[in-house]
Amino acid sequence: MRIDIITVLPELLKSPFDASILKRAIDKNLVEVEIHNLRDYGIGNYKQVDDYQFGGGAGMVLMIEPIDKCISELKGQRNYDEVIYMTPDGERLNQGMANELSLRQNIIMLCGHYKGVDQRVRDQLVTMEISIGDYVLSGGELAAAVLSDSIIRLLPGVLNDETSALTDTFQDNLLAPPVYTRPSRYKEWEVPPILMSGNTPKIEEWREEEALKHTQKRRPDLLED
Ligand code: 6GU
Repeated sequence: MRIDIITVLPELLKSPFDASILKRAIDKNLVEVEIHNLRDYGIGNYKQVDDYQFGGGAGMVLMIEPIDKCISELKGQRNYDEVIYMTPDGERLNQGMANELSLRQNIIMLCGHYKGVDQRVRDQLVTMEISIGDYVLSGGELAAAVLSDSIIRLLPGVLNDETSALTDTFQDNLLAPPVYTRPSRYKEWEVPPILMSGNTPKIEEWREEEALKHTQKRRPDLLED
């Protein structure tokens, strides 16, 4: 898989891909992530990328031309399955969307900033609009990092048995059961004895029950569909 991220703030997108699981996935060539500075496609001597909005009003709007130039250049190199605009008014990200996107070959993520992008970008160039939740971020960069992480960890070979995505919260519409490690007793706080019984079927049963209880208590909405 290849992910191309277009942004006016490339610095914000360096560290998430430079550590832990995402770094390992890139080092193992399981995914290629390229960050593109929109400024490189800016207009004129000042490499302008944004302008005031027609009709008046506060806030700058990212112009269509630099975005179109960048996307066209990328599309000249390979076919893209999706051009995703990261925006708080997009479709809210969930595990199902991450699962689906992890099956794509090439994805562009466009990060919004300021008042957003010229509407013609959304109408003509973008195929999907995604939000990572009902709150507003200063730009789409952190959201693109979140979306990338949620996708990349699902690619075959990225996780091992220890970190397997199959037992993740949400993967079966259930929250994950509680986990414990040594010591079995800390101060007067004990680990549930069943986990130390060695009885694997009983342990699995207990985990399923706990996952269900936990989900009923915290996220009953997940059990509705
Ligand atoms: Cl994708 N962008 C911004 N700016 N804010 C957000 C978001 C995206 N998702 C949730 N809040």
